[in-house]
Amino acid sequence: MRQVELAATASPALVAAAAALRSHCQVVITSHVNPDGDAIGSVLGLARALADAHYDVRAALQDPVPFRYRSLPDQDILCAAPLTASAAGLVVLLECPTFERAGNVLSLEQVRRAGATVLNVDHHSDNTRYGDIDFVDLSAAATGQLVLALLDELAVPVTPSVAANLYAAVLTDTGSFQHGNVTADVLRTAARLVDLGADPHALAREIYQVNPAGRLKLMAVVLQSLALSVDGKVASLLVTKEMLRECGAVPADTEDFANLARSVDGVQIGLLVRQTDGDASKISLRSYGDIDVQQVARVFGGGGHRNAAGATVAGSADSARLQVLDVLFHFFGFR
Ligand SMILES: [Mn+2]
Repeated sequence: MRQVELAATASPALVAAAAALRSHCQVVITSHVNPDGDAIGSVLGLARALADAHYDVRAALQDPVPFRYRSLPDQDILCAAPLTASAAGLVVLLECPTFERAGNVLSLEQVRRAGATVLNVDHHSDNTRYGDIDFVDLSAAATGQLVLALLDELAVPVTPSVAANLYAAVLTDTGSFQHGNVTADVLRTAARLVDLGADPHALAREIYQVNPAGRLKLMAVVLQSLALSVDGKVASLLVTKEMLRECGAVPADTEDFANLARSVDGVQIGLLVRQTDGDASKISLRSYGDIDVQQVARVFGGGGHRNAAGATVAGSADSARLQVLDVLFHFFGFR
């Protein structure tokens, strides 16, 4: 029987990204504000692997690591923001569609003034290719997959703790291997990370099966706000600052609540609206298949992926819900 050759050839973008890492020894690494599992796993995995390979690594995130990611290894590698770039340095932004998504960790002006090189590693379709080198692969389910490809290309060893962080990135960006981005390739990547030492049961338990009490109390209150719109095709949930305070919960406790809205029978789009500080609300949209909620998020200056997107909308939670429903109604009207 003919053997099928599985080894893929490296893309020019991957080769260029690896070359940038080969020609720099000072590396600064960050990801986006309000970090999710892909952001945290990718940063910790790349930072630890490069530090083990004797790079001078500094990594930071603007916002704290949420409760569910508390047990991911190697968090001691994170230092306090802001980070400063040097002329000889490489600045790696992981999972950031724009430079600004890194928040206050890095100043573009400082990076440009220092003359550092910017490497942009991401899988968001709205990535603006702001890097000196852009390794942007829309076919990847998680940025963590791209970090693994980069380490492979550099022949940097993937230790068990690096594998655990990259597995967490893939696990969470695929919604525990339930989203439309799950392919045989993604499952092979996950299997390989398990071979390299990631413990799938321990990671799933730590990330998904242990909740702070405040999150469950909040869920009970937020579910009371469930409203169906657009002929039952859209389900929305509201989170106010008062709800958070009364339940002793924090904004990160609302992660995945938009999926609860989407899970209603017959619903095609789930919407979570969370009141933030100031007169604004954060919206999270979830859909299935061809329904592109990224387009909806873009109307409000946000972005994301086809089936998972978000934005910040001016106004109270109620007002933001009405504004988004209005856009969704027109969106459906044209379908
Ligand atoms: Mn991601």
